[in-house]
Amino acid sequence: MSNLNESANAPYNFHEILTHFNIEVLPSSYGNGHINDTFIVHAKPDYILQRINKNVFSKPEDVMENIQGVTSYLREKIIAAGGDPDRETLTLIETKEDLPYYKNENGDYFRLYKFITGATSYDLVENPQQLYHAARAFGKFQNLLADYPAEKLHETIVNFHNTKVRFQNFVKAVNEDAVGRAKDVQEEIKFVLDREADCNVVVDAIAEGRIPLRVTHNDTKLNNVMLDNVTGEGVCVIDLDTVMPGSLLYDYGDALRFGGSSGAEDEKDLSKIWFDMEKFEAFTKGFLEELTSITDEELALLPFSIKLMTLECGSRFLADYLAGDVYFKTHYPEHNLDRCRTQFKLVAEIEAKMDEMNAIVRRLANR
Ligand code: ADP
Ligand code: GN1
Ligand code: MG
Repeated sequence: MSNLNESANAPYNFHEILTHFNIEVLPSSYGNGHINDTFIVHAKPDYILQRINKNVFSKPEDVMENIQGVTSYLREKIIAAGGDPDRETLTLIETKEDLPYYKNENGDYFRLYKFITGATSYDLVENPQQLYHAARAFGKFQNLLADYPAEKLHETIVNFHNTKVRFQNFVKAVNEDAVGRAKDVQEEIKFVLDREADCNVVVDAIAEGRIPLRVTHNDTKLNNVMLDNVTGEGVCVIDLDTVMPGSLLYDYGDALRFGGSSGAEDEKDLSKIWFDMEKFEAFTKGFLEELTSITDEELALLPFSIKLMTLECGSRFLADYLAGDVYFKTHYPEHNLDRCRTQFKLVAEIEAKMDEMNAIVRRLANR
């Protein structure tokens, strides 16, 4: 069941939309993102058409201003380094009206990107090497944006990784119990409530100046990076809707939340879900190779950040389940609950392996 307002099959007038981009071919649904409606346009060259999710991004113009700013900045840096900007960053196609999006009469926002060729975005990790390459790509992305003027960036989702606020919102969703589901998920609710103190750690460290704010991606799922079909190396970091000031720990932790799992985010059989130390080591190695500017305080929090981002994501899935599936795209009624359960299984696994993970980080960092 998709959210009523966000169905990928909604009857958009594609002909009318694409006319504004001077394209005559009709698109078809594409990819497995949880937020926007994504379509492929086979038009020589191919394009990606997206409808921005207005329920999630209340100011689509701000999102597009951020993406325009970041991609043109990256484009210059890639050209200066002798790279291929059409593959190594997203390329926005402007409309006939010289805008980076088209707004139709229903107030929906559509954007068109060049399709990144010869590369794949993976919904499931196939081997640790993919994580090594993804880590290098996300690390490089942060390095390229290290001097980007952060004050130019809009906060497209306010308090996106503010885990204190996320915790409060979770408690609110439990108390509201909008669709009467809370009684059946008491164990899962308790799992989050027992971990309230964890939600303060990184937010407090930032507020007290113990760890720096950087320009970060904030949504570093493996399927948000494209890996080269031949070499396996990272080609391009995509899904730039949440590029904002944040912590390096958010990008690292979120990537391993997804990439460190043995299985799918919505796997129903929890015996198939564990935290894979080989994947953890591969990603950490790649990340540290790129981000040599990492501070001792950040380094010490790397393993904890995986637990934190996994707890955050699990509690967001559970809060959405309690609210009646209004945020993430879902394909059946228990989808958000299944997703939340894999996340909590991983949190418990990470807690048990924390000492071992800290030792591996210290060894890899040689500090
Ligand atoms: P969401 O915010 O819904 O996750 P994404 O921007 O991540 O949307 O796009 C969904 C999927 O579409 C990606 O995981 C990727 O597979 C594919 N995709 C997006 N942009 C491109 C692109 N420029 N070239 C090739 N594939 C893309
Ligand atoms: C969403 O957009 P997508 O599918 O790459 C979400 C992330 C979650 C992720 C969980 C803007 O990512 O924060 O971690 O789902 N993006 C937004 O799979 O909320
Ligand atoms: Mg995505």
